[in-house]
Amino acid sequence: MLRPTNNGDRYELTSPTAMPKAAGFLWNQQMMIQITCRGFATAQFMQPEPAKYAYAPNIEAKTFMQPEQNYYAHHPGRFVYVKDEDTGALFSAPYEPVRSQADRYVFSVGKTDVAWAVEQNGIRVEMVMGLPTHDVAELWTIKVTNLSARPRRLSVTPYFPIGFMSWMNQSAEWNPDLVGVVASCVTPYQKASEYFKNKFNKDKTYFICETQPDSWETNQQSFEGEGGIHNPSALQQPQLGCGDARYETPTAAVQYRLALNPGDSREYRFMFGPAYDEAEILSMRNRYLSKPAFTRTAAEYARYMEGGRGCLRIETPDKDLDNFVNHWLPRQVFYHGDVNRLTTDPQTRNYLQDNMGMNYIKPGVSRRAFLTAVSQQEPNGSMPDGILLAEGAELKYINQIPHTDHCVWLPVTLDVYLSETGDYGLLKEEVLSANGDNFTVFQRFSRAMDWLLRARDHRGLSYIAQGDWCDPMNMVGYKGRGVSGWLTLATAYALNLWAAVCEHEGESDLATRYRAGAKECNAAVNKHMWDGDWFARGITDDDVVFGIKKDGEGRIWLNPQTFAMLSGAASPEQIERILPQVDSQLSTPYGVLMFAPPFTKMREDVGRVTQKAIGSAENGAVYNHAGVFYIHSLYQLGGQQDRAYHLLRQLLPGPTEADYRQRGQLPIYIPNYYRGAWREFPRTAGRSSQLFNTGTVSWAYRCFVEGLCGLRGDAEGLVINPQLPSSWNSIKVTRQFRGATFHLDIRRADVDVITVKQGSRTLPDARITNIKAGETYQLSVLVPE
Ligand code: CEZ
Repeated sequence: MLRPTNNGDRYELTSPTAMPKAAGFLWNQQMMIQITCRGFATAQFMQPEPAKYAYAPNIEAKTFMQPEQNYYAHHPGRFVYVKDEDTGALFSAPYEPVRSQADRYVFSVGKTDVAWAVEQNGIRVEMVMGLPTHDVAELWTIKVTNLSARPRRLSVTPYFPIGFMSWMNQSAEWNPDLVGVVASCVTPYQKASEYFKNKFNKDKTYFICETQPDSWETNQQSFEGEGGIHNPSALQQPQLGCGDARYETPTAAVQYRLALNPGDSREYRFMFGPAYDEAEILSMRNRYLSKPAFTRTAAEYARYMEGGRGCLRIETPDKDLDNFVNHWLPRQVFYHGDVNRLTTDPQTRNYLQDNMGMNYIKPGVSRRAFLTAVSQQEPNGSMPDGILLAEGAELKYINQIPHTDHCVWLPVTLDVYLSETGDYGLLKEEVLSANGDNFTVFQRFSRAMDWLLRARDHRGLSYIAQGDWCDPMNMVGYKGRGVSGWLTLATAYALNLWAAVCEHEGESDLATRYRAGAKECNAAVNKHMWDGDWFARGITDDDVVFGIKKDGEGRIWLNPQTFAMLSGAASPEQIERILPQVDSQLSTPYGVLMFAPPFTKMREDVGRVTQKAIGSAENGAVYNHAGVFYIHSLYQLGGQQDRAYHLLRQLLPGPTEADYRQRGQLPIYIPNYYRGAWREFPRTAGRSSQLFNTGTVSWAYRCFVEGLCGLRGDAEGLVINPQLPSSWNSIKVTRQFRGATFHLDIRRADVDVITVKQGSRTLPDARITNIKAGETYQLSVLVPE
């Protein structure tokens, strides 16, 4: 049902029904498209705010990218109908809309294209979708082959519904010069000011053909008629109606009539995308719509993707994991770092963490991200809820709600920048902010830490306002008094990290001050939130401690335990109590839960998180971002390699078929969550959110690099400290680091401490310094048995 290609750079799914939401995704800096095995697609592009060029057939709400989207017959998609004109037999590729059973079906997801091969009635349809690197458009190749032993007369009808574009104005018509359908709309608005904002929107959607079709239809109703999308009326006619759409729902259907001898095939190319006007469509056509241009564009896009290949290659006993780490995880990390989830105002914590991952790919990008982020620091040292990336961008959605954790992520993510690059020079850069103040990066970070220290109550606990890392935890502190246990611990962790940087910079007074601050935070949490076997999550406006034994719902939360280990709040004795509680209360076959038990009804002193569906998203799902923090803390702790590996492996679907089916997702990305409520609702537990936007991936990559492989930089070099699960005897690793290449052969041996050999020479400690860019280092690493 599901198999990787030999070297793992593609995954093939051989059923359109086993995992109906299984999808691949492609992006460039202007656009993103996620397309399912059945042909349903969700695409958006930036102008500069996210916009669409293919819509649902009814008015859609504008929202941010959502988990667990539902697909339905008329969901936007990319389809081809194939009809045998002699027998009348009809099928469609990839699977929708006709939904008939193929003789052979392969959905093949690559890193730079998504492809299908579908065979039915002796006809093979191959579809491939690619993207250009710098423009917004889908490039489609559709090839039809006669596999049967007799000549065939066929109609081949690509169908790319455009959907309900606008309640103000929408239309579509055939454009003979462009050889395609051009649909037009006016982005709906009401304020006069919006007119000027929208004036240059790409309000046209085009579907253009390299080869002139025999007929076409641009009107959804005329095409589908009484037969409906499963069996369109227009396909019962000798040709399509060649009609227009006048304030009617636009669509794009084109038809080729062909006679194919046995073994013959025809190949067609199309482009689908948005444009401002016909002139732009024409220039897109000239630039891309030919076989050589498709080939050139695919090569260019492959080079773009190659730029995101990451710094780590592993060969372990777990081949599926190797595929993921070598091919797919860095790709997802690159996506986050390169396009910031295609928003113009990424949440500050997301922006910083997405760029944390980028350190392993293009640290220069991460460096600039720090400068951009701190240039938006508030005069009081706090960080805004979102970082504005485009002129005229505004804080939207969740960024209009005050969250108090954003400063924490500065030193947390800087830690990786410094360990990857050793570039402490960043700290000396002066940054003029939008509000006119001028400080060095170092001073700005200190100001952020000072703000965190101030934003605490009389007990020394951090105020939560309307949320912390947990976005929808909006009513713990909305009256201004509630505090977050997690945030207090995360503050301590951040302060300790920052103190180490202060020390390095010769600012030992500051280091002492921040370490003292961290101690205070840890002490406050220990005093007010230790519940005997784990730490509480917070204390509400009305002084109710929650996330404790006596809570029937939301009894134990993962994040406070994780950060108590990272911050040093948890003593070794406390850790010994915490870990078994996490195991017994939070572990599931699909990963570790963010908390348990899930809430079944609104808790007004905790907030919106308790209203989410049981076991979905933040209401007690296997929320992978929280899970991966925990994995990171286990690697930091040391001696926890089995727990850590087990959980790291669970971030990924598979490798058993039952697990793939239950999660419903290809092992090409980590989703933001898998459904929890494993005890309550086993039927849906494990189901993937199918949302590939998640802070998880930068941390997951970090866990592989620093944790499992144990290859973390310090100011002068590379420290070697692999943490192999006990079932593994050896692994091979290639790591790019500061311009040099390291080949490591890591195996268990009869040694007391990790021993590193370069050739015949045993290094004095498990650390390489004086690294020379351009050099290749062959190391053999022996780890205690
Ligand atoms: O958003 C994510 C945020 O992007 O949720 C995380 C948070 O740390 C990330 O910054 C945990 O809360 O209800 C909501 O508003 C949710 O919080 C969602 O917006 C959630 C999305 O599912 C996107 O991943």
